[in-house]
Amino acid sequence: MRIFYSPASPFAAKVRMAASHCGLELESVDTDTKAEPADLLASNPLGKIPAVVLDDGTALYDSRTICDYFDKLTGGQLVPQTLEDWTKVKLAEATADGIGDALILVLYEERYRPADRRHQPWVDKQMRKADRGLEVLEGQIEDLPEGPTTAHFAVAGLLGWMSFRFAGKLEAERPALAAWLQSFAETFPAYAELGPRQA
Ligand SMILES: N[C@@H](CCC(=O)N[C@@H](CS)C(=O)NCC(=O)O)C(=O)O
Repeated sequence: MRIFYSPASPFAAKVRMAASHCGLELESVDTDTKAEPADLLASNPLGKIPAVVLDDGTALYDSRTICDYFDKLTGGQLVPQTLEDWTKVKLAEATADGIGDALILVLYEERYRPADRRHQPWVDKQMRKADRGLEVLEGQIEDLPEGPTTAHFAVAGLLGWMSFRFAGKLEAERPALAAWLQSFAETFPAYAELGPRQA
């Protein structure tokens, strides 16, 4: 299997960590989404990473789809089956992914829009989404079933990425999440290699 990824991406880190946990080998292709490379677009019409191409050529995209595929492929190694635990995991995963979506939009506003066309109220709205999400996530991670699950990988991807894109925010505002990431990295040593990294 091949994955289009970039070292910084929280969603790609989530998928690469999940694959490693499942014992799946991925050939990682460092991909610049800005350049809209043809092989990425052929695998994901949305032009986003992560996208995974299976050995038979089938392309999968969106980290949730890919992780759920890995879970099914490996007999349920990522998502618990009881309704109660499934709900906790899927909700925490959705919170983490949603915070990532909001914060990425904040960054893209700076990265892609000329300064005189930026709309601060819209940026503030995305930050409020992220801040509400982080508050809820703090409670959700305390109640996660034993992992690692897709939620653990989504949260670790998000927090690892925030630690350099929004440096100091977690420590100042959400120390419990900063501490969670530290203990995740200790219990999942592959985080050192597969967690998000500033390119
Ligand atoms: N919902 C998607 C989000 C993926 C995403 O936003 N990826 C970013 C990089 S972290 C991307 O590819 N951005 C380029 C773009 O939006 O064109 C997932 O979970 O995989």
